[in-house]
Amino acid sequence: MLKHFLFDLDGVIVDTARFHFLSWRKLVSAWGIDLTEEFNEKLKGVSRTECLHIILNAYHKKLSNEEFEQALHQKNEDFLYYVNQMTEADILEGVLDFLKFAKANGHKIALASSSKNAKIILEKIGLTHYFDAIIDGNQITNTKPDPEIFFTAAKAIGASPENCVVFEDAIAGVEAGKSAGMEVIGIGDASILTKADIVVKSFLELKS
Ligand code: B16
Ligand code: MG
Repeated sequence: MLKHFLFDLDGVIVDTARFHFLSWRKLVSAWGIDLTEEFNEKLKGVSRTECLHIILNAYHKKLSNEEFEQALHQKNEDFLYYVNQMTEADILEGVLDFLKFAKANGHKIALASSSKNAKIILEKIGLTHYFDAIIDGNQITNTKPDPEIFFTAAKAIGASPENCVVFEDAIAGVEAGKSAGMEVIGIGDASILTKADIVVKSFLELKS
C-alpha cells in the first residue's frame, strides 16, 4: 500500500524551532527567567498560547489577560523578524530531495503544523506547491499531543491513518502521531523522541 507523508514544519522542514526558542527566551528574560534548551523541549509542537501557559505555570508567574495577550503578540513579532529573513537556503538538508521523490512517486504530502505562521514560512522558503494539503494552527482546536491535526491532515489528502507516515521533531508531535495510529519518524535526538518508531538526525538518513 502506498504511504502518504504528513510533515511537521518547525524543526523538520526548517529550523524555526530555534527562532521560537530565541523569541520565548527574550520575552521571559525580562521577567528574570532563564529559559533553557532542555525546558524548550516542552514548548516544541504546542500552540503559542499553550507555550505561554506552560512557561507561566512552571515559573509560578501570573499575568492579567491584557498582559497575556501582549506577551503573545511580542513573542510573535520577534519570531516574525527571524521568519522575514528566511529564504530557500533555510530548508533543512535532505528535505527538498525527499519532497521531489515523494511527488514523483505519487505519494500525497500534507503539512501538519501547530504554527499559525506556517503558510508564511512555506511561502518564504518556496515549498508551498509541494503540499496537497496544508493544515496549520489556524484550523485546529486541540494542540499536539492531541491527534486532531494529523487526523485532519490525513482526511484532507484522502488517506487512512494506517497509510500515513508522520515526520516530527517534538515530543508532543510524536505522541500526537502515535495516538492517531500512524507510523512516526522522529527527526532529531533518539534519547528525546523515545516514542517514535524510528529516529533519524536528518532526511539525509532516509533512503528514498
Ligand atoms: P506559532 P510545528 C509549532 O510548529 C512549534 O513547534 C511550536 O514551538 C510553536 O509554539 C507552535 O508551532 C506555534 O507556532 O506561534 O507560529 O503559531 O512544530 O507544529 O510545525
Ligand atoms: Mg516541530
